[in-house]
Amino acid sequence: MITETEAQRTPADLITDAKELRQQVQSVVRDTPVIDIHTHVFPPVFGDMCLSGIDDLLNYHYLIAEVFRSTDVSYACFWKMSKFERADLIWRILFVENTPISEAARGVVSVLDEFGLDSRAQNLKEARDFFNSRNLLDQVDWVLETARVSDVVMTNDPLDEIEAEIWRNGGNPDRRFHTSLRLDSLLNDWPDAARILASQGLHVNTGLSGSTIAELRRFLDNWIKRMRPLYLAISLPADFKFPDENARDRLIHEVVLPTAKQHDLALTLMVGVRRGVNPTLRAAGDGVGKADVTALERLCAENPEVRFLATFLARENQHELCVAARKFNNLMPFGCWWFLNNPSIAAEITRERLELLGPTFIPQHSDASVLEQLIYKWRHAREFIADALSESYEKLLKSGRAATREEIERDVTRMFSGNFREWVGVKSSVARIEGVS
Ligand code: HDL
Ligand code: ZN
Repeated sequence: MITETEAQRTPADLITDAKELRQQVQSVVRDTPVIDIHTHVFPPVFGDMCLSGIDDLLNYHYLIAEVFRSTDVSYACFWKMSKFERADLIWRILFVENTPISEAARGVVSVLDEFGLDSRAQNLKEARDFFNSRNLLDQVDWVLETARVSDVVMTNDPLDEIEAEIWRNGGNPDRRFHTSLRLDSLLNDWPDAARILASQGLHVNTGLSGSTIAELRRFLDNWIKRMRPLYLAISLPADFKFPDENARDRLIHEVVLPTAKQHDLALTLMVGVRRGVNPTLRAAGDGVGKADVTALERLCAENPEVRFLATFLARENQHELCVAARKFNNLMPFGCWWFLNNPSIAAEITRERLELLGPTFIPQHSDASVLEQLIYKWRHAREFIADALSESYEKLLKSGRAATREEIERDVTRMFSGNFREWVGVKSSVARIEGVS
C-alpha cells in the first residue's frame, strides 16, 4: 500500500497500477538490447560455419531428434539424404502431418512469422525462394536488429582445423561477433588432442610429462593473442568431479586456471551433458545428467580471483546453482541451457533466480546455431523473462514499494548486458566468499 507521505516524497513516475506495471516491464524487456553470451552462430566470413535459411533451420539437431519420434525412416536412410531432402522430410513430418507445438518447431514458426512467410505451407518452395533472395551480410544486420541482439559470443575451437584455418587467414572482422576460447577438445578427449597437437609440432605427450604443460600454456597464449576471447569455456559431463584423478583435472589445475588468471579471463563452465547417449543421432544424440554442484563450489572457493560463469543442464541442479551463487560472488549463473530452454522450465528457473539472486545473474543465452534462430530464441526468452520480472515488481508493489520505468530499465540492462560486461570487461576484483571477511 503506498502511503500519502511516500507519494509526496518520491518520484512522480512511480508505477502504482499493476496492469501498467506489467505493460512497462514487457515494453522494457522487449526493447532492451541483449548481449548473447553463448552461441554457435558465426558471421559470413566463417564460410560454411555461418548457417542461415530454412534448410539449416530445419536441420537443427533439436528437430532431428524430434522427427525420429514420428517417422519410420531409418537413421541410415536419413543420414544418406542431402540437407535439402532431410529438411523436406522434417517439414512434412513435424509441420504438415503434425502440429509444430514443440518449442523447437514453434521456433521455426516464429521465424517464418517474422519474415511474413506461410508456416502452413505444404512444401518449402516459398521459404527457400525467400531466403535464397536475401544477401547474407544484410541478413546478419536484419536479424541482429530484429532480435535486438547487440553482441553475439561465438564458440571457437582452436583444435577445429577448419576454424583454425579461418583464423590463420585473418579471422573475424565483425566487431559484433566476439570470441570465446572453447576447450572441450583439449580437456575432454586429451589423448586425441595430444595427437593433434603433436602433429602440429607441439612437444606434448598423453602422460602430461616433460614440456607438455608449458607447451599447452604457450598454445593457449597464442590463441588468446589471435582470437582475443571474452572468456575461456568448457562443457563438462554430469559426472564431473573437482578435484579428480584424471588428465582433465591436471589440465584444469595446471593449464586452464593459471591461463585464466594470467590473462584475467573469465572461465565459463557448462555442466551436465552426457555426450553420445544415442550416437546414431550425431549432434542430436547428447543427453542430460544431474551433476555435482559442490565441484563448482570448490572451484570458486579455491580461485577467488577467477570470475566464473556457470550453467547446468539438469533442471534438478538449478536451485543448487542459485544457492552456490549466494555463497560465492565470483560465480555468475547464466542461461536456461539446451533442454531447459523451454518456457515452462525457463520460467521456473528465472523466478527462483530473481527470488534468490535479485538482478545478479544472466537470464538467458540463445545457444543459437543458425543465424535466424536468434529471432525466435530471443522472442521466446523475452516472453518468459518479462512474465517472471513482472511478478517480481508486482510482489514488491504489494509489499509497499513501487518501481519507476527508469529502475526497470536499469535492472533489465544489468541482466541483459551489464552483468556480462562486468564479468568480462573489468580487471579482476578479488571476490569475497560469503561468511569470510
Ligand atoms: O556444448 C554446447 O555448447 C551445447 O550448447 C551444444 O552445442 C548443444 O548441441 C546445443 O546446441 N545446445 O543448445
Ligand atoms: Zn552451446
